[in-house]
Amino acid sequence: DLHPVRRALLSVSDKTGLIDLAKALSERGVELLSTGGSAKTLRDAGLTVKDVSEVTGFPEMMDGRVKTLHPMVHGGLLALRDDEGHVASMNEHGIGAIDLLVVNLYPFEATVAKGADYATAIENIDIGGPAMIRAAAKNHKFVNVVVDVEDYDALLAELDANDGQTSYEFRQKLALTAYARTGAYDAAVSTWMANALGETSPRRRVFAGTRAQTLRYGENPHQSASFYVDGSTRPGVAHAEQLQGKELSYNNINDTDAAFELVSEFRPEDGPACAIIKHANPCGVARGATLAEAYSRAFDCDRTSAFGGIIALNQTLDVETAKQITEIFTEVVIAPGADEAAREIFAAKKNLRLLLTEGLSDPAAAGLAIKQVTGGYLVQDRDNGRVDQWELKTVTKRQPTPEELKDLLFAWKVAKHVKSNAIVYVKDGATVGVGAGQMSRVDSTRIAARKSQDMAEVMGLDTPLTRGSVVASDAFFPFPDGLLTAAEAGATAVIQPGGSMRDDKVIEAADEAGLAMVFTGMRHFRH
Ligand code: 93A
Repeated sequence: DLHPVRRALLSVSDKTGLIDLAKALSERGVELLSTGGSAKTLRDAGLTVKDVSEVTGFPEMMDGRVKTLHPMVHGGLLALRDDEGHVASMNEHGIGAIDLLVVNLYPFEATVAKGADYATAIENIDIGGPAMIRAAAKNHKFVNVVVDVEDYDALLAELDANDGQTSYEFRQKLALTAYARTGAYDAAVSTWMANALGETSPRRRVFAGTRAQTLRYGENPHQSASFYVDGSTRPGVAHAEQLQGKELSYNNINDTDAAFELVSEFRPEDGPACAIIKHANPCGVARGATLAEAYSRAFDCDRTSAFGGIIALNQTLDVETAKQITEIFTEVVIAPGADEAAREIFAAKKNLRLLLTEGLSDPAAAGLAIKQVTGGYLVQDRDNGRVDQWELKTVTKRQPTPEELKDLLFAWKVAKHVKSNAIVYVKDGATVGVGAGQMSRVDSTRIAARKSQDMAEVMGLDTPLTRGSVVASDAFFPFPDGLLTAAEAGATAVIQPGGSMRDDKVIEAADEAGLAMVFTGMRHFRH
């Protein structure tokens, strides 16, 4: 199954290593064909190449849109060398076999990543390149296809090891690489277009991204990992500029995303807000009169967990906040921007990563959320649901006071970002207890209250901050017990979706405890 390489077509956008490869091929007696820019590069380097236009008998035309789309090229790539009929066709039409195709495509992904306009993106969709790659890969029984500069050396090594020939296994591997490339390329085009048109239906979306980064490891050191970007331009961890600190880890990226998505619930014009995340759950979220105050109030929710956490801010990082943040160890800070003086304070902390996003994520934006299960993917709309004050339904005798109402809405926004079962106690625009990821709702309610008691001890307070707080539950209370636990901890008002079979019992318990309770009619599970 060894097959010689006598004739090669080189057509590359990225000219890296092209001259060396062409020289090496030419020294091994391989005839070179090439397209416009690639041919010029090779000629300038003193190599002999034949223009594809000479082979096709057509000039490259329509701004290069049509250069290699021709039977003289595709026949040369697709013909089965051991099929009499195919060989007869080649002879009849004077088609020469092409044994090696070297193509790298128009840089579509890089072009759209730079924020190119629609027309520029369209012009960067390579048509002839993928057509040739797919043809050559299909005919890997005879043809070699190289789509990556990284594989040039391996090709030459293979030729040298086999006296100018390549093995079937080698060509198979090249073909596989080639189809991975064209698949990813078309996925990038499709994703870009879906984003450009605001399309979210899974029917018109492919679940693929472009590998942006090889990560040191995954969730654990024995897992390898990569970061793929999906072409969305929404501000966030994928597009943030990192000013300092080590490369982000897999867990950092996950947590930074959680932190930034949460803080983005709070518009800058409504005042400063801060979210601190540990293991993808918030351990403190707060508003403040200043950003520094928002940070310190978020920190006070759970000072223990905040150590080594990830901090997201909804406004430009200022000096005061920077000073406070650097008092303890923090992994990552993500913010829309940072003052010059704040940057200087951070610069002294070499390990602290600072990411700037130039804006906030839009919580109402449509999008897809994808989760893997064994054997498939679960695909759903991003949870962009929101509940406005006028949509709340008071179900208890007592109406929430205006202060309670404000805190209820704050708690509800936070609860959306807490793993279920989520319970969030809030007082004066700051979380004072978060219960996350428990299998029973009553446990989440207890844990959050317990943590608040612990914090009261740490801070030397007489009563835990849950006294006089409000509480949010991401899904309905199936029984009164969770609600009663919250009331015992000192909550005075409750926000929850409602909709349990036993809502009447839960409402009755709330009335007896003197609580005000509102139903949202919307659930925010997060797993
Ligand atoms: O515009 S195209 O889709 N039309 C073609 O027929 C065609 N053939 C090759 N682009 C085409 N190519 C691409 O041109 C290759 O994939 C490669 O990226 C680029 C090389 O052009 P040049 O050699 O002129 O720099």
